Amino acid sequence: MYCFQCQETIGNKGCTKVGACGKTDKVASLQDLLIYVVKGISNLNQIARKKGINEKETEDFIIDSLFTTITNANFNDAAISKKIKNGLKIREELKEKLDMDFSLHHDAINWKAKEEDFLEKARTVGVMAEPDEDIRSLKELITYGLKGMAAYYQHASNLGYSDSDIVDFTEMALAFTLQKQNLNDCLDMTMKTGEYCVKAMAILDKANTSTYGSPEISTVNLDVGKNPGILVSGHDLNDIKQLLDQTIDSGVDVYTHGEMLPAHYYPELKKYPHLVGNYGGSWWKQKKEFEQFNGPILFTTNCIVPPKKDMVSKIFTTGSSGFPGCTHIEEVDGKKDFSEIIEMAKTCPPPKSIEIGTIVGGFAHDQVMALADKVVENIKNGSIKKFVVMGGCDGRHKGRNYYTEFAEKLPKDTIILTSGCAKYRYNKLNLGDINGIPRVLDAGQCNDSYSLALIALKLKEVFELDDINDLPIFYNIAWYEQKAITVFLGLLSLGVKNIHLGPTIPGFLSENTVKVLVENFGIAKNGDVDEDIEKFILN
Ligand code: SF4
Ligand code: SF3
Repeated sequence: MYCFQCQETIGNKGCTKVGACGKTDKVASLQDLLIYVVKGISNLNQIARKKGINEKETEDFIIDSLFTTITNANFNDAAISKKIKNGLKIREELKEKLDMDFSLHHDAINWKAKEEDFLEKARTVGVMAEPDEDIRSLKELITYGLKGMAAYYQHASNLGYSDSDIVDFTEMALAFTLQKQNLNDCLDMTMKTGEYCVKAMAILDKANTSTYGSPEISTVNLDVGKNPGILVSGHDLNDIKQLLDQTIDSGVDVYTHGEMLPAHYYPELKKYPHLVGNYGGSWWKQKKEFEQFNGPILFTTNCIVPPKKDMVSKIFTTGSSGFPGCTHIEEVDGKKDFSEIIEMAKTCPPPKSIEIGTIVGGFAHDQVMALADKVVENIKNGSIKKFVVMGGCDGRHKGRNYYTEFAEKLPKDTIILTSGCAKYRYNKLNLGDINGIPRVLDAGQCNDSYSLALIALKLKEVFELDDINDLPIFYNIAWYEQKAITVFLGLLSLGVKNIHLGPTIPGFLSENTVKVLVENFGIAKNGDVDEDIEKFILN
C-alpha cells in the first residue's frame, strides 16, 4: 500500500504497511483499485454522454465509490470488493452500449476475477503509478478534491437535489488523471476542480436548507436524559431525519455525535423532542466515549475509528461507510429501516453523563446575514477588529493544541467563524461575546464552510471592496481528510489568498507544488501561536 491522502499519513510521507487510521494493506489496495475502476468508467462515460447515453446507476456508482475511499469512511474489504465487481459490470455494460473496441489498461481484469487477482492488479494502479512526483502530487490533489465533492454531492442527491454538470465534471477530471499530463494543465484542472467544489457545496446548502429550513441560532444540550439512546455520527442529515421519524414514541432518545451536531440547528430536525443533545467530542475520542454511551451507534459517513471487538455489534453503518462485522443498513426504495438499531437501543441502559452544559451554534449564512447590520455596526465602531476563519477538521495530531491555544489567546475583539469538526478544539471554551454577538460563530458541518464564503462575500459587498482579501479576515484552516481539501480548493477558486493550513502541510504535496501554492496564493503552514497572533491579528 501507499497512501498519503490524509493529515495523519506516517512521517507526513505515506502509510506503507498499515494506515495510521487503521486501514489495512488489503483495504488500502482495494480502495486504490476501486478508484482506478472509477477513473476508467469515467473515461467511458464521457464518451457515452456524447452519444446521449447517461445512466443514473453509473453516476451513483462514481459518486459512491469516491466517497467510500475518503479517510475513515469505509474499512470493509468485502464491501469494497463488491463495489469493484459492480463497477466492472457497469464497465462491461457501457462497452456493450457503446459498441466500440476499448483497450483500456484495466481490461485485463473483469468482475468474475478472484480477490487475489484484484489485489495483484491493485498493486499496479495506486498513487505511485504516476512516476513524476509533481504531476502525481497535483493529480492526487485533484482526486482528493473530487472525493470531498462526491461526499457533498451524495448528501444533496440523497435529498433529491442533483446536477449532472457536477458529475460530468467529476468524470472529466477523473479521466484527466488517467492520462499523461503536464504541470500547467494539472494546475488548470486543480483550479477548475475548486470551482466545482464550490458548486457541490452550494447544491448541498440548497438541499439542506430547502428540506430542513435555514439553520437557526440554537442551544444544544451536552448532558444526557433518562431514556436509552442511539448516537448518530457522520454528516448525512437524511439518515438522522429517518431515524428521528422511526423513533417517535419509542422511548428511545437520539443524540448527535461529532459532525452530526449541526442537526440541532435545522428547524425540521430540532422540532423532535427526542433529539435530546450532542454526546462527546470530536471523532477521534470515540473509542472511550462510545463505551460510556451504552447504546448503539449509527455511522452515516466518516469518521470511523476501528472499534474494540466488543463494540462491533453495537455499531451500525449506512451509506458509503462500513466496517467489517458491523451491520450495514441498506436503502431500499429510498427508505432505510432502522428497526434493528431501535430494538437494540431499548435493551441498553441510558447513556452515562460525561459532560454538562450547553453550546450554541447555527450561525450559517442566513443567520449571519440577519445579524449583518449589527456586525457591520460593530466593525465600524471598532468593537470587532478581525474575523478568523478556523473551520476544517479535527484530529489526533499533537500540534492541534495550537488551535485551542490560538482561540484562547485571540484578542477579545476578534470573532471566530468556524465549521466542521475543527470546532471541537474551542467550541466549549466560553469565549464570550462582542455586544451580544458570540465570539465563536459555528456555521455547521465542514460542507457549511460554504456559508463562511458567503459571509465573506457579503461583507465585501457591504464594505464596497474590490478584493475579498481586503477584508479583515484571517484564514487559519485545520485539515485532516479530503473534504477539507475540497473546501480549500473552493476557497482558492473564490480568490481567497494567504490561507494558513495546519497542523501540517499535506504530505501528498511535492516541494514544487507547495512552491507554486506559496507563490500564487500565499499559502503557508500555521506557526507559533503568539507569533501568528502578532503577525496576522494584531497587525
Ligand atoms: Fe494513512 Fe491517512 Fe491513508 Fe489512512 S487515510 S492509510 S492514515 S494516509
Ligand atoms: Fe471531521 Fe472526520 Fe473532516 Fe466534516 S468528521 S470535518 S475529520
